[in-house]
Amino acid sequence: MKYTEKQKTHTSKFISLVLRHQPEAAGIMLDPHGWADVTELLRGMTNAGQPIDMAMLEEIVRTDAKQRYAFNEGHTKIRANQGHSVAVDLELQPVTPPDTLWHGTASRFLDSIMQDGLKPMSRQYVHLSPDIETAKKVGSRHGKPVILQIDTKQMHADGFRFYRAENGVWLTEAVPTAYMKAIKNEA
Ligand code: HQG
Repeated sequence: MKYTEKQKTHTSKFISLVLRHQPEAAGIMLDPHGWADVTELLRGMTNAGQPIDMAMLEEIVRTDAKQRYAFNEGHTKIRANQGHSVAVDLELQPVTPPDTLWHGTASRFLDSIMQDGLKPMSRQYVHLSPDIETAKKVGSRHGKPVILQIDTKQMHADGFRFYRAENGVWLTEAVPTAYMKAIKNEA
């Protein structure tokens, strides 16, 4: 099966939709840990008008810039590394975060965030980035980017839990306003 880059991106977005938000879009179910059966996924996507074979799935997983997906050892199962809105238990262990992490958002959300803190919104966790560059990219997806600097050292000292997804994205349940400050966007 030969894909153009555009078709690959389109297919990858559908895989994200299925593995993070709507497994029913491919007529499949995820297990409690977020795993989908690979054979079912390939068949389900093809039936849903998104034809894909194993070689293409392997290629998409291998070349994904954000390493969004992971296979189990035998490549019989696949799941998204993070970003879920459906309730799944990724069995992540709490770990000590770096002293500072970053969150990229859009300027129009800032008032609300400064009032309520960062909330997971439609996802399971608030996503934090290890560096400003990455945070800026994440924020740009929503509009004019604003970067928040998060005092994760203090949060951790105060008992907040942090998890590191397989692909390096940091996850936490919420960030109260006391631990964040907006930094000047020099871009
Ligand atoms: C904002 C991408 C108002 C929050 C990226 C964000 C990431 C609030 C938006 C991953 C708020 C949610 C996740 C509050 C938070 N009031 N707005 N109190 N609290 N928000 O897409 O972090 O390409 O669910 O700032 O790389 O942008 O999809 O989260 O702007 O890792 O694989 O609500 O998605 O990866 O937006 O992005 P999202 P996110 P993928």
